[in-house]
Amino acid sequence: MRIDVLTTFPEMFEPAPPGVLGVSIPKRAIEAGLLSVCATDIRAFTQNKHAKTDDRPFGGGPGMVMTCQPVFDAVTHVEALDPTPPTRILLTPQGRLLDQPTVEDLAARPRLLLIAGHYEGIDERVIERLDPMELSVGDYVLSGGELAALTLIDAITRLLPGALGHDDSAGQDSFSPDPQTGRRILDCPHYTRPRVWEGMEVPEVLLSGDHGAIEQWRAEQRLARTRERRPDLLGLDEG
Ligand code: 9D3
Repeated sequence: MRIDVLTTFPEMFEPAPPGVLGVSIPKRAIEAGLLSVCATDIRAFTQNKHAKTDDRPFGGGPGMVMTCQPVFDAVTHVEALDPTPPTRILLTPQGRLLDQPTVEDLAARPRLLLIAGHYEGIDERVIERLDPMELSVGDYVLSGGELAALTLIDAITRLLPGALGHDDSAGQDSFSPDPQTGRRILDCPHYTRPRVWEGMEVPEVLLSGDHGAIEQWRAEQRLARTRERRPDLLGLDEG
């Protein structure tokens, strides 16, 4: 998969440690040729002598607005670098909340173009012209779209075939469908050696060797934790 990113902070996407893309699964996926990430500086497409990408909002108010022209020209330039037309995605607090089904959908596409803004927002007219999918990563305020873009890249990368050591590790995470019920619920607790730590024991059933009992216990734990911590995932607590 090819992912292009348009940003005024392309250095945040450098595939070298200690960056997000230079460690762990993204590093391995890039080295294995499963993924390429190409960040392009929107500032390089400005036409004013100060390379300003933003201007004051019509109607007044605080903050600055990213102008249409450099964003549009950067999209045109980057899309022409490869014949595959990308799925365009704008990271914005106004977007639909990212979830695992959306990550799965995006992971199956050959090419993505992520647009990360770093101001109050982007002029609405270029959004209307580009008609991107608009995604948010949560109901809290970031300084810019870059960490949201990196979050999306990371979530996608671990679903690319061959990106994980264990073929089924992705299937056992929180938010993967429960193998028994098909529902997306939280993970169970995990334990490893020593059997007793600071006087705290590992649940007896995990030491029993009874794999049926262990699987039943884990399924119960997943459901109980989800009911307790994330009832919304079970369709409870909707009010
Ligand atoms: C006063 C209005 N602010 C919106 C809550 C303006 C604003 C603040 C911060 C606009 C953009 C940003 C930068 N954030 C993102 O670009 C962003 C984001 C986020 O802040 N939270 C969750 N997901 C995302 S995706 C992009």
